[in-house]
Amino acid sequence: MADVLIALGGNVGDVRITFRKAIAHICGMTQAALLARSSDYATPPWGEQRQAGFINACIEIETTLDPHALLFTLHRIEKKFGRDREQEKRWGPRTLDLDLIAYDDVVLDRPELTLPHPRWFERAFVLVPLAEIAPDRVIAGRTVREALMHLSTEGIERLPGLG
Ligand code: PH2
Ligand code: MG
Ligand code: MG
Repeated sequence: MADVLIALGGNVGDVRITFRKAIAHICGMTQAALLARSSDYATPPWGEQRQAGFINACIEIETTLDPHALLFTLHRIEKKFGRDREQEKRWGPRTLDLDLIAYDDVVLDRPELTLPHPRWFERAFVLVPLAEIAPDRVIAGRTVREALMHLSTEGIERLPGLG
């Protein structure tokens, strides 16, 4: 079994409902157990600022799928929830983005998949939810907590549960 961290993001449609359904799909389609789920966070748009604010969250799952099979499944789930990789702009609006942050301690550098995620420590919208569920996890030699200390969390707001 591999222990995997996945970051969720989106800013089109009812993103929190999308997350809830997408997490159920992830567990169903990847033979995965959900070990932890962060709160949802409202986060200012990064990269392209003239777009709606994002919702971000992170989950930790345990799965038997290998990294490529898992990535393929995550892409299928993104598509199911309206993601269109052909049409979208880099850093632009999207219904659902599922990013593989870490897969056990696997290190992989391929055009289609880099593990750990090459920019995992640069984005507060990933690290704030990640620090809620896995502050002591070591990724590429750093803990999540330590990496977060170097970033501004301005404008990031934890949202109460949907119930
Ligand atoms: N994703 C992007 C671009 N900008 N900003 C925030 N706050 N959160 C995201 O998930 C995000 C973003 C493209 O994937
Ligand atoms: Mg992303
Ligand atoms: Mg992505």
